[in-house]
Amino acid sequence: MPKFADIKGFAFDLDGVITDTARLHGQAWRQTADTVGTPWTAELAESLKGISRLESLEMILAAGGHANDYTEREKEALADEKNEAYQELIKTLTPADILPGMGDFIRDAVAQGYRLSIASASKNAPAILNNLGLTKYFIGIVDPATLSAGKPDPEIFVRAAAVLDLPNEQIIGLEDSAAGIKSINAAGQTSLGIAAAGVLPEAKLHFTATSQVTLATIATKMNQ
Ligand code: B16
Ligand code: MG
Repeated sequence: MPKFADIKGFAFDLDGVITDTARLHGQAWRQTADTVGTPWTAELAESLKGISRLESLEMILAAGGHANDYTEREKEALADEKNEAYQELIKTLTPADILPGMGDFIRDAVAQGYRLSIASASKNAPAILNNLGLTKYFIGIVDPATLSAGKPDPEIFVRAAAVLDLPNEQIIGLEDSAAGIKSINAAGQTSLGIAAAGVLPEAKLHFTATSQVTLATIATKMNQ
């Protein structure tokens, strides 16, 4: 693992790291699960984190044994319906919905000269960041519509490095999903996982809450 002094930038996942949209995605997908007749479970909800919209739908269909029950057109309609419900929910987000400590961490990092980018699978990331009042802190957002493969493929974090104009070794990637941690590790960046103990065993740096993530605590973990 690099030393903290080598780090020059951070690539942030959005959902579950900066704000708790996982809750809102879950609310919207649950309606889809009801529509197609798939029982909604906590495990299914967890497995959708970091996964693109259409892939998430495929997983919901498969979980209920409905993988072959819908045409491509019907699947697109189901995904559009979920997104419309989700977009209504994200309209309610304000700066008060930034997860504990993340606003301070982002402002501190920028004040100390670190470069910040967003590596989110969500096509709604620009609207969410705007509602949270955080757009100005980020050099750029990777557009997930331009990716050939989603998380756990490294592509999204490799593209975040290009946005930051930094080598992968100088970047910490922050994630709450197993797919995202795999993506960061495969990109050659230092993965920082935020999840309950034992949930992200592949994360190089592990925190159980966003409120614990500060430049000082990261430095301590990396240099010990
Ligand atoms: P959208 P992240 C991901 O965002 C979510 O975790 C995942 O649940 C969602 O399906 C995906 O974005 C796509 O989002 O439907 O808004 O394009 O965690 O990578 O920031
Ligand atoms: Mg996430």
